[in-house]
Amino acid sequence: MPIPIQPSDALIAVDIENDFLPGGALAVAQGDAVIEPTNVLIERLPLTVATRDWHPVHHMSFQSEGGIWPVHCVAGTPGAAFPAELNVAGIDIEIRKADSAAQDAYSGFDGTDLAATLHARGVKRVFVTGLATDYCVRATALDALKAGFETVVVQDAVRAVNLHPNDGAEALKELEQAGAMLAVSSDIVA
Ligand code: VGL
Ligand code: ZN
Repeated sequence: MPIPIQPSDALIAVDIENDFLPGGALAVAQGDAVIEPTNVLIERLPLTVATRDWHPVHHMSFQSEGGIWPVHCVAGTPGAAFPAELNVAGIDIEIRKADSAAQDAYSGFDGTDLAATLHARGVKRVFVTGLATDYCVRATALDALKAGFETVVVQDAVRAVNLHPNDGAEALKELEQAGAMLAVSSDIVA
């Protein structure tokens, strides 16, 4: 079913950073597969937000600090950079999150001004792509719904960590139950 793009639409590209791609510190299987459909949507949609995990060196989520993740997306390092293949020139707003040592933030709305920024620009509906389905995509899409945005998760433009094999699929199910719509990028058209 085609989804006609509206002027009040925005794309939220979640955490497409080198450390979440194959070869990165917290590599997501096929994480690089989200780049092409995200680039397509950057071109089609009137506004693009890109979030970045942007951790200090001693972030509490790191195993060295008692957390569950390897060191990843340290602010200012190549691992926290956008991949060269991403259409960075098409990003209108960049949101850096989880940038204080004592707190994690999976959602792009957590501790940022993203909700106010989108409301101020008249955004009504957000399309969510990026990494990872079961963590930051999930949390960002749930918060988008809570902030009052119609929320569409672009299934071919997300990939999961899958610490447990079904985490990605469960997250999509949960998002749908919470009121999000699931779509594929080819359905999102002018
Ligand atoms: C993420 C694990 C740790 C994500 C961020 O972007 O999904 N996952 N930090
Ligand atoms: Zn992180």
